Order: sequence, then structure tokens, then C-alpha cells
Amino acid sequence: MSGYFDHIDPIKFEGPDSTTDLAFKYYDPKKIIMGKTMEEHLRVAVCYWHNFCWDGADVFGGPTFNRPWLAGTNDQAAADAKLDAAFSFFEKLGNPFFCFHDTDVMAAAETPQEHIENFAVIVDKIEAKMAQTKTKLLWGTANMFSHPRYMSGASTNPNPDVVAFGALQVKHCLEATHRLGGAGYVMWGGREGYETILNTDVGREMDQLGRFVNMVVEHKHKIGFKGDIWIEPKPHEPTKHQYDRDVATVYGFLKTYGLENEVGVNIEPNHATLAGHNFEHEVEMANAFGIFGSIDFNRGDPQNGWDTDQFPYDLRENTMALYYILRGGGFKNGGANFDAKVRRQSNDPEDLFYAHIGGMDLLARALENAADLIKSEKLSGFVDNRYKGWDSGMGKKMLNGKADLDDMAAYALKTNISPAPISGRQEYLENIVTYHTK
Ligand code: XLS
Ligand code: NI
Ligand code: NI
Repeated sequence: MSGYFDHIDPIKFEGPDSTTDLAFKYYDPKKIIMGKTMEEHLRVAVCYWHNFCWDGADVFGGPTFNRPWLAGTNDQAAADAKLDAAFSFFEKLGNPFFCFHDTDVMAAAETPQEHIENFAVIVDKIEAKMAQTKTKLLWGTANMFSHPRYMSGASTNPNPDVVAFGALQVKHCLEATHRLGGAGYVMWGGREGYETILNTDVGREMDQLGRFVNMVVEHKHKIGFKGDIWIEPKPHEPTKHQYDRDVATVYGFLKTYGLENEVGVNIEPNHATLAGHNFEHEVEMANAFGIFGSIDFNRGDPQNGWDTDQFPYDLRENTMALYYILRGGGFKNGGANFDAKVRRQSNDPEDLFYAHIGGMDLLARALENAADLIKSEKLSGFVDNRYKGWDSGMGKKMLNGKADLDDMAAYALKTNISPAPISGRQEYLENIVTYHTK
């Protein structure tokens, strides 16, 4: 045991009046909301990468965090110490799930054989840890963006040998995710995009990506993995143009390559913002296409244009998102992870707890607000009423394919229609959200 978190007691729910800093004020795992416990609704996962793999270094300066397992080379002893620290954190926080990239958990590897061996060693140890604790796996993913071999892309690399290395990583990571009982498998295409069109064959790269994701789906069925596969949209960073820029683009990609019934999305609010959308837009687009999967609830910073991956703290934004998540039926295999990337100056073990407690308390409040909004039926009643013309008459006929352009035109002429503009009541509806954000 690393002992890194030994001085911190398990985090308890103490209620809104609690004066304990390291306690939940709103996240009450057993509280029932709309027939399910808060824990079952939110399915909170702690991620490995920013919490246990990042040392605080940025482009201008070195490590600030003093995580002992990151001090030397990333050998097996370091991976073991990291595993101990991570699982002691999960146990103290008491959240149900975790998620990881293959390279987060394993000792560093260079060759394909080393990759397979080092990953296998740690997967055995993760399995043993999971058996000793209550922590389950929400999702696994292969890191195909950090190693220099992926500089020009993973599955979209001009060199098929690089794609083969990626295939090896994904095969082993998907199999490990299956073996560890993961609910899903994520593909974030960090370098599946390009910097300049001058050196890039875009059509070919998208065909490579399409075939690659199909191979992942085929393998999922081959090994009997029953979890979901999710693509995580992001418009840019690290590459300038990413092929999976937002939910609608991902859906177009899935349709093009025959994957729309096999693959869903893992939405991240700050990736939405970077794509020029708001969070709830991405959730509702995924609901509309039937591809909603999971959420990385990370916030960005409105004053800068990159991905800061901070824990969520905007109550209104998350109330809106949870409203549309619940309206869509809530999480099934998916859940809520937030990368909770603490700031570089937040260099104490406690800071990791503050970030997660804050994120979980915020989501708990947003969940209650969203449930209240649903119960009030004020928004849904307004929307249902706004579209009620489509339930009968020519609207219904048109949607059912029983009226064509001639029929609609003839109807307009015959009835001499003169529809009066009807208020969209945006301010009234925004006020309803304000009154429910508490
Ligand atoms: C980066 C992504 C990444 C994925 C997992 O922007 O959010 O952390 O969630 O590869
Ligand atoms: Ni993410
Ligand atoms: Ni991100």
C-alpha cells in the first residue's frame, strides 16, 4: 500500500448543513429519485489518467504534484504503486466505478510483445483489486495518441504498420475490458484528424477509421463482449481538424460505415463547447439519433479555447444536461466520469478529493433539479403543445409518407391557410430553468 491517501478518512454523506470539508453535502448514494438511487442514476467513475498519471508538468514547467509513483521510470513497481494508490482513492471516495487507458495502468512498453506482457501483468492485478473492493469498471480505452508512433494518427495513420500497432492495443484493451466486466469501451480519436490538407488524403483516412471501428465491433462480437462501444467527439486539440468533431458528425460517420446500430457516443461538455455547441445540444442530438451512451462531465474555461478537463461546477448547465439525459431514459451502460483534472497548484492529495466531492455534489444537485423539472412538466408540456399539430391531419400524413409535395401544396391552397406566428416563449422557458436551479 502506497499510503498516499492514508491520512484521509472515507468520505461520507453528511448533508447540506455539514461543516466537514471532506464530506458529501448533496451526493447521497442511497437517496431515491424517480425510482432509482442517486448512485444508480449517476454511475460515477473516477478516471485514472489526470488523477494518477499526471505529475503537474505543463509546457512551461515540470512536475508539481509529488506523486511518489511518478517520480522515477514507469516500471512495474511504479505501476503497482499507482494501482494501490488509485484503488485506495476509489475506496475512500466510495464511488462505484473507475475507467482507464491501457497505458495509464501498465508499466511502459516499447515493442508489441512488451506491450502485451506488461498490460497482462497489470490486468491480473486490477482483477485482484476489483475482487477485494467494490469498485467496478465503467469503461476501458486504448491510448493511441501519446506515443510518438501515433504522431500522424492511429487508425488514420498513412502507415499501415502504425495502424497494426493500434489494432494490437485495442484488441488487448477490449479483451481486458470484457474480462474486467466493463460496461463500455471508449474510442477517443485524439489524433484521428489532420493538421494540413497539403499532406493528407482525407477520404482514405476516413475509410481507414471506418474499417478500424468496424473491426473493433466485429471483435466485440467475436469475444462476446456485451458492453457498449462509444466514440468520444471532439472538434480539435490535439489535431486541428478531428474527424469526430461533434455528435452529428459522428452520426454521419457511423451511418456512412454501417455502424449506427453498434456504436454510440461518450459526450464531453467542454468538447461540445469547443465545437460551438452547448452541452444539452449534444445530449439531445445523441438522443435524437439513438446513440446516447456515456458522459465525461468535464468543464472547460470560458476564457480560453482548450480542454481544461476540470470537474463540473455550473449548476444550470448540468441541470439542463441531466434534464435531457433523464428525458432520454438516463444512463444504461454509460455513466458519469469527470476527469477532475486539478490545477497545477493543487498539489496535495486532498485536492483530488475536493475535486471529486465537488463534482459529485454538483451532479447530485443537478440530478434533483432535473427530476423536479421533469415532474413539473412545464418544459415538456410546452414542447408537446407546440408540436401537437403533427399528431393528426396533414402533418401526420406527411410524416407517415402518405402525403407528398403536391398533396401539401393542394391542402395549403384549398384551405387558404394563413398561419399566425406563435411565440416561442424563450424567456418564459429560461425562467422555468432558473426557478428550478437550486
Ligand atoms: C481528451 C479526452 C480523453 C478521453 C479518453 O480530451 O477527453 O481524456 O476521455 O481518451
Ligand atoms: Ni474525455
Ligand atoms: Ni477532454
